[in-house]
Amino acid sequence: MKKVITFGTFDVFHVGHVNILERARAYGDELIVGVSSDELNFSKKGRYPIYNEKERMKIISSLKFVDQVFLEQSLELKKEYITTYNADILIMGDDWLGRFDWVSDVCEVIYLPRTPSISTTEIIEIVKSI
Ligand code: C2G
Repeated sequence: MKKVITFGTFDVFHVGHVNILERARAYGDELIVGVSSDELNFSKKGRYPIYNEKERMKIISSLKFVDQVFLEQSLELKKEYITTYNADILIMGDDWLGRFDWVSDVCEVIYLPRTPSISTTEIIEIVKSI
């Protein structure tokens, strides 16, 4: 039984998010998702997500190819999360290429190509301009 883990904010949920979660799940028998906390986003991007962490976790938990969801409080705790959830594979989009290679002693690390031409930032910009 293979367990796959992935992480993300998944703010203003869109098809690029669906694609990576669906593809990640296909690498194993169970998919565990660490949803980045509001505070982690603020510290990384200097702004809070549009949807709060409770809402984002609810959206992700409702997907048929997601088995478990938890709150990711810190990027530095990645190894602890991976071992706590006993994950065999970490999957991230290739915008993170190489950035999580430091956990490869505890699990396999795979970066998948992002879905082109869609991002939360772009959606926010489009909505702002209307
Ligand atoms: N993604 C994708 N295609 C897109 C947009 C996003 O494949 N067009 C993927 C990203 O590569 C990532 C996941 O969807 O693997 C979640 O993306 P974000 O919500 O932007 O996550 P991010 O803020 O990068 O947080 O610990 C990791 C971080 O907290 C990830």
